[in-house]
Amino acid sequence: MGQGDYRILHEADLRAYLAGLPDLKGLLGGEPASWAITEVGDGNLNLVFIVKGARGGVAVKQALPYVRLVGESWPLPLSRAHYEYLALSRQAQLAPGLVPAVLHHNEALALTVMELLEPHIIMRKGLVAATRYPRFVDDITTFMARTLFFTSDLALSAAEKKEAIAAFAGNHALCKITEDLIFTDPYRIAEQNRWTAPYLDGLAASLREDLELHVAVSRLKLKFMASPEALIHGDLHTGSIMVTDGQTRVIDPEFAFYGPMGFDVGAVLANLLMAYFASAGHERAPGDRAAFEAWVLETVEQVWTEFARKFLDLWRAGGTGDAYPPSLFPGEKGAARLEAERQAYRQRLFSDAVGFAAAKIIRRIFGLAHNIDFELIEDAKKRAVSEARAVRLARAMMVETGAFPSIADVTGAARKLRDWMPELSG
Ligand code: SR1
Ligand code: MG
Repeated sequence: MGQGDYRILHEADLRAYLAGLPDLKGLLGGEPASWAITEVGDGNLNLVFIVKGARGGVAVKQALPYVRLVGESWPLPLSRAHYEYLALSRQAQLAPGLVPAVLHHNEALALTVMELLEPHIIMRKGLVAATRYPRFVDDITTFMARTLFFTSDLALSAAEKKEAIAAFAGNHALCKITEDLIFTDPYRIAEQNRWTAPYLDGLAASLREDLELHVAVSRLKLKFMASPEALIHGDLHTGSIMVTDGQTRVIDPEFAFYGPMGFDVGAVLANLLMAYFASAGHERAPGDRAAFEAWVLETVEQVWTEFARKFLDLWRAGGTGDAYPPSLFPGEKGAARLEAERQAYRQRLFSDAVGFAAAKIIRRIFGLAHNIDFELIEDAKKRAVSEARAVRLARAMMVETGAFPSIADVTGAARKLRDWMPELSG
């Protein structure tokens, strides 16, 4: 099948297509005419179908040639389905059981069939409902530590690493979305920006005039563009994570490329912090979500400490890449010096994560793509209060990153802002 064979699959086409694949037909079971097919995509880019037969079910994702959220006026390459498939395959090797199994991929149709994750739900929805996830810290930190470490120069030879960078280099249209929507547009007038008006009008204007913030976000943008440290997921927010009490699955790595590790870690921290600040807006009675909020901040702390511990342990156990050649660190003295260097590496990674987390928060409040944590707070004034608290923390994290030497400094600052009353416009 060539590229010209692409067509958007509607329900009937999909039914016929799956019926023609013996393995999937068998997995679904029963007559194709009896399969229940529902389009459930609520993301910003693609079509997603759930198909259920007499025996089992599958999830089918097809890339559209444009950004779903905006429409055909914003074309987007279908090749993102190829990079997503490539990333899912690599992540499945490195973090088994933490990504959905791929059952079929069709390059020309930009279509991937995956195991149906049931009864998993999108984590963001669970957080809005104040649900706690006991497995989350262990699973997400294993996912990040293993996918980031084993695709970095700490684990790969220089040749392997450069081949791997090249394999994902074509995914630049997706990187460009991030470069524009996260690192640029929220800080300037851009047609697609939106925020909780009129309450945040003043804050939006102050962001556009804040040159210290512009320097800080531009440094982060450069780091994002010019640091091929490891294969990153590239969009690791709580909408890209599906959970149950006992399982975690990371989905949707279509933004994957070789980029800075702190971008993934920062994405997880940012989305938890937003869940924390949004929580006040979802209260039905004062304090009724206090236990959930305490869990969220504890989770923020554990995500960082467990990730860093696992990542450094992998390095100690098998730093077989071309970086830090063992011959340069002989004997006890060498081992001690290398260990000190690991701690410095950890600290640098933490600073990156803090900066990127801040950028991820600000984009969800002033950019094109928002999140339901805030959006589902119906009372616009209450929503603006939650958002302004998050922005106050994010600005400090981005401009004064050095004032947050540890994750406890981040959670401590978040806790202090929990009941801070901002001055709103309007
Ligand atoms: C136009 S795409 C908007 C956002 O959706 C994705 O989930 C990414 O976060 C992207 O920035
Ligand atoms: Mg996505």
